[in-house]
Amino acid sequence: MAAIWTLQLLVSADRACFPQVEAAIRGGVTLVQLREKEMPDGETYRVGLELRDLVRRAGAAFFVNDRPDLALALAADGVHVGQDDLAPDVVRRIAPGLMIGASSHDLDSAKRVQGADYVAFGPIFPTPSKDDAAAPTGVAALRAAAREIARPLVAIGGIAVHNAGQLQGSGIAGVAVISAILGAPDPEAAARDLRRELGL
Ligand code: 3NM
Repeated sequence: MAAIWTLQLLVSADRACFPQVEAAIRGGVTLVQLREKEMPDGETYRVGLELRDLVRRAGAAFFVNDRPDLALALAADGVHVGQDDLAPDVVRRIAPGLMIGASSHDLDSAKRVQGADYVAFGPIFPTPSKDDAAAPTGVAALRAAAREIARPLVAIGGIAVHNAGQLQGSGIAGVAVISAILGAPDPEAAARDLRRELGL
């Protein structure tokens, strides 16, 4: 069976995306992560409750990006923290019931992650979805990290159906995407095609 972080979809708190999220889960998305950087907390919480219920009904896991407090408030399955957020070992202490993902951008930062259930690594390719993204690492760096990091490694950044085949056999446990699914005319097919190209 696929681990819950096999194919992650990151979404903002936007009800207009709900049909795409449902379709993507039908196509094989295993985890949906609420990633909302702009909306006030109260509204993010209200939309998050609806998103959580939709995601669970559709059979996927629900994570919150950056914010352990919001993840707890929403009774999420987990939280994904970046390098400027609370560190995974601190999150574990205050929220022992949450699964934890953590971002890394190169081998050194991936090695420094402590106490997370999986480590995200990227951007692998140029990404249209994050203005302040680090320089792309490329696939060779991803392969090297997957060899050295004992925790499950999740590739992120610019991954799409046309380049996902390059990641086959790299040792990753999964990928996380935005535009490859939310920018696709058929999100269900996009998710299915990604899983096929990745061999995951
Ligand atoms: N984090 P897309 S890249 C949210 O490398 C995010 O840490 C990244 O979107 C990182 O699949 C990224 O459209 C954006 O490239 C991913």
